[in-house]
Amino acid sequence: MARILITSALPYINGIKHLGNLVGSQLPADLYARYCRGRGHEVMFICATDEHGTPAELAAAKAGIPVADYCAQLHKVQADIADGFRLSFDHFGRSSSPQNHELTQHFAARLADNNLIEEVSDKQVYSKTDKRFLPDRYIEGTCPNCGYEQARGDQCDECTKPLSPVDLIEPYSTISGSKDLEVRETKHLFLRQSRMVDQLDEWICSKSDWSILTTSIAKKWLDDGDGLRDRGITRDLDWGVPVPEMPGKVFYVWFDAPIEYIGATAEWAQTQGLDDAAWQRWWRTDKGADDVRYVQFMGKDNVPFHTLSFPVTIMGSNEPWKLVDYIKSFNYLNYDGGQFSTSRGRGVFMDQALSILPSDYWRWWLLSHAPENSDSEFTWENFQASVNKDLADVLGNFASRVTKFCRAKFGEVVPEGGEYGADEKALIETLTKRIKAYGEHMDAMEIRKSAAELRAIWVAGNEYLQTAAPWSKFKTDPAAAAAIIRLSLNLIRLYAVLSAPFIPDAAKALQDAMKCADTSWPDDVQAALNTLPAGHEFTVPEVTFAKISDAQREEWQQQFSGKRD
Ligand code: B3M
Ligand code: ZN
Repeated sequence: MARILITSALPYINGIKHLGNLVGSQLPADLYARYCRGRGHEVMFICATDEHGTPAELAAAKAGIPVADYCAQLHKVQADIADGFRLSFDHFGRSSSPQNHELTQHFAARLADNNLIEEVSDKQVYSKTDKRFLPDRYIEGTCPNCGYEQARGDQCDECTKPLSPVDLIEPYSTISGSKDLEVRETKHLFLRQSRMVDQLDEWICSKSDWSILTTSIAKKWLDDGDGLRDRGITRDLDWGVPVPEMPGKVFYVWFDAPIEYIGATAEWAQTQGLDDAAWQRWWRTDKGADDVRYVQFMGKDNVPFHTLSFPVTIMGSNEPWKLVDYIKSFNYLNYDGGQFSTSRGRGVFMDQALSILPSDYWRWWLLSHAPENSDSEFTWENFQASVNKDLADVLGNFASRVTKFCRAKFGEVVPEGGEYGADEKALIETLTKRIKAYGEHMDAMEIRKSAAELRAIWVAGNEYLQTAAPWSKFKTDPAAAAAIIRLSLNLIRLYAVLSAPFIPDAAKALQDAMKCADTSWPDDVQAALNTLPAGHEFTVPEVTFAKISDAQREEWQQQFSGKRD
């Protein structure tokens, strides 16, 4: 049994996320967490809302409520939706927690001790109308790189160039629209990342098992020098983690957000009534975390912060904190010929998805089409085909055919009689091979390959049933039909165990219908197919997946193409 720490990138607090966000971190992280637990490992699965920074303040201002109240509300909304998708976090924390405040200040102090933080006098844009500095998204103007007129102070959305507010041409305040701005000198803390280049380079080079997607992004930023420029890690804002002895300033959101992975684990310990040792054994290599394997899940846009900035914080502290062992990163999921767009309400958002279909339908499609090696695309045709074929025709149909036939011919008990013969032996051989491959793909977090293997495992059962044809055998040799059905009922339980990481609700319904609490991994397929003995009672499961009709598909296609209200 291993100990595995799993974190998902923290969804930003300013609104409900779309399916592209979900499949880029939280959902695959959940798949892996469920799988690891299923294999008997000790898992700590952590996520949280990322609550600081200008987007939170701006969203709160738009909603007309104090930012603290806004974050509390949206945290609850996001937590409920995560429950709806059955995301099995051990804790879903908040980066605004006291634990994160304390840890963020702690790391800043250690970095300062180690001469990695420098106080510099920096130029910032000040709005005389608003009587405040305008960091990041509080300021917009024309991009000096591409001429886009609504470039934000931190980045141009059009050409993606990272910007600083002083770079913008004809800037204006997004609070008041005022152009009465001036550049003022103000003091800020800079993280001297450039001093860590060699150490980071060595560390990244040692990660020979990381994917090309992850390492190429890390290397690009490291090599072009721009990525590891010393960075300002403080802002002139009220909302955030206060910078000690610098009134009116807080730490930059990207400085405190990854520290919340640790903070949320400390929050977890507190909610469990446990002491600090309970979370430190996941995070401090001097306190038991030396045998922990730490895996992070995130979209590719978050990779630089996790391969460069956060490791600078961890390494630079010179304390024995756990560094990430493996980063699983994702490309983007597009929506029906374009991009998901939060601002334009284009695509399916998490709350909407759950309002039209159960979470398993979405989980299955999203995971089996995860944007691993390239960007992938959601289309309603593809979604419909995948649900109808894989879930309804293959898995759902198998479970319902077997249980209904048994109920009609033998009653709701596993039937006696008959021996397993050549067909059964062949099936067991196939399953043994495939289940081994499935486990290997899941261990490697190869999500699409895992889904394909699981589907093949379902298909193998269907083909077996088709060939064995218990309905026709029943007339001439009822004992032979009984053996086929006995095996098939056991196969339903086996499917429940194997499928649980992908489709937990359906898996639970199948497991419950088989009235069997044994969810152990089927390392020995032969033994696993004898788990339910003759005479064991079951019920016909409710789990049948409904097919999506063409008319329904077209209606949804229409509904989600435009503006979200
Ligand atoms: N909140 C960025 C995002 O929503 C971000 C991730 C933080 S992970 C520490 O894409
Ligand atoms: Zn631009």
